[in-house]
Amino acid sequence: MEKLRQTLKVKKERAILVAAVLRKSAESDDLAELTALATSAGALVADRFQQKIRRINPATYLGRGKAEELADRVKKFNADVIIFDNDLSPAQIRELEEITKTKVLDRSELILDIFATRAKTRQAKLQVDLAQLEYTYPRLTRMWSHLDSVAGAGGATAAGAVGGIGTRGTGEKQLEIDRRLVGKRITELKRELADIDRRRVREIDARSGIFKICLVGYTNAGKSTLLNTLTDAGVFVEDRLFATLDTRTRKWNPARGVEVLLSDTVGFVRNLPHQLVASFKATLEETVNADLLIHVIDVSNPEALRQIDSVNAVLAEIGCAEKPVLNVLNKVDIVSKLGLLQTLQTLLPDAVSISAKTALGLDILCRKVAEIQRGTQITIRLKCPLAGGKIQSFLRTHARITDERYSDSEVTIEATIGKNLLPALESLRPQSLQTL
Ligand SMILES: Nc1nc2c(ncn2[C@@H]2O[C@H](COP(=O)(O)OP(=O)(O)OP(=O)(O)O)[C@@H](O)[C@H]2O)c(=O)[nH]1
Ligand SMILES: [Mg+2]
Repeated sequence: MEKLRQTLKVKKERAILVAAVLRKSAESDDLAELTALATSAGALVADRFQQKIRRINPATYLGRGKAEELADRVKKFNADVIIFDNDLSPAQIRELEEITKTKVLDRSELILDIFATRAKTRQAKLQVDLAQLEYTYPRLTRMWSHLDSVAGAGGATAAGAVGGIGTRGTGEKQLEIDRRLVGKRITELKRELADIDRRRVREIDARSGIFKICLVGYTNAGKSTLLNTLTDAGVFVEDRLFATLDTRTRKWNPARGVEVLLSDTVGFVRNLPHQLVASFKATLEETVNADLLIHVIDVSNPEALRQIDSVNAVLAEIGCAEKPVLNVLNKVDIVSKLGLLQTLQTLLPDAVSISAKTALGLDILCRKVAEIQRGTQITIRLKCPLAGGKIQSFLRTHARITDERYSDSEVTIEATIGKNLLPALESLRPQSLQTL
């Protein structure tokens, strides 16, 4: 039986999608999103199986009768894999595989599979490795033999090799699990990620003066496209889920004299696996540190309303529920249901309607962002000694100087500056500092 789960890749595999929803729950049981996820991972959807259930069967999630019905469908559709929209316990997976004689994946494993394929930078790869180890580990047996050689090599090439856990190249040997080895690898990964984290914190500190904006939104909403259109950043754009797995940050001038940093993020998704949220903390750090979030909403997607809720749920989870948000209704060029666009415009009256692709509405977006950024600006007057080079260079970098007067011993400067920069300015100890 263990052989079934030698690889959790679903690329080119024929999949049966299953959604089991409690009869009482408000959650919809439609399989649109799971279909998108499965297709994104490269699976071919052979059949869909939706079930309202009265209660979760602890052994098989679905009732046993339904599980047996699934076994029949596997034969009928010649399926290689069954993918559940639900998260299953290791025991449920084992039991379902026993009944259906087919590999069973749950929703989190599917998402992890997509993330593993998409991760580009070392940080993203390490994050996915860690999430996979932590999530998949209890769900797998006898798949860890190849970690031997990785650990033996000091873990130097681990990112690539361990990216294969549950995904690639595991068929060759079947040795007993070495729990200590996996535990050790998890510790190594965490240490390495912590190092990267520390470096990033330094980078972020260095940019503390500048107004920071983070693009957030459901996967495929058009965040990377918007970043590209606004800044010519050349960020990877693809009509797939989770195209972006690394944060990208670019300078952007939404208006003359206004400079901000604009960051792209990984797409959000309903019920993002908990392990992924935890290990992607560093990537989402950009979001946590932002002064403003731009929430990109795909209005051409009939699921837009639900996607907004999902994004808000993730934002709350990472502690960003209170951040200022500018909502952006994207893809207005291909809206199929005008009703949905109108509903969203009514629900979010401050939202800007745009097309990141055709640049429609971007001028209004620029103006709004500049207004918001200026709104957090204050005007100050300060005095410093003529030799106060540090203060002056700080102001030249981070403020807009509107007046500068020199006397024999000191200089008086008036400038507009971000409110959040005042403490940094004060720490440079000007002779006097007042807000106007
Ligand atoms: N028609 C149209 N298509 C758009 C628009 N904006 C983005 N797209 C398309 O939508 C798809 C997804 O765009 P991305 O920019 O990769 O989306 P994303 O939000 O960065 O996605 P993830 O990185 O997966 O989270 C691409 O095929 C884009 O070309 C738009 O305004 N109009
Ligand atoms: Mg993207």
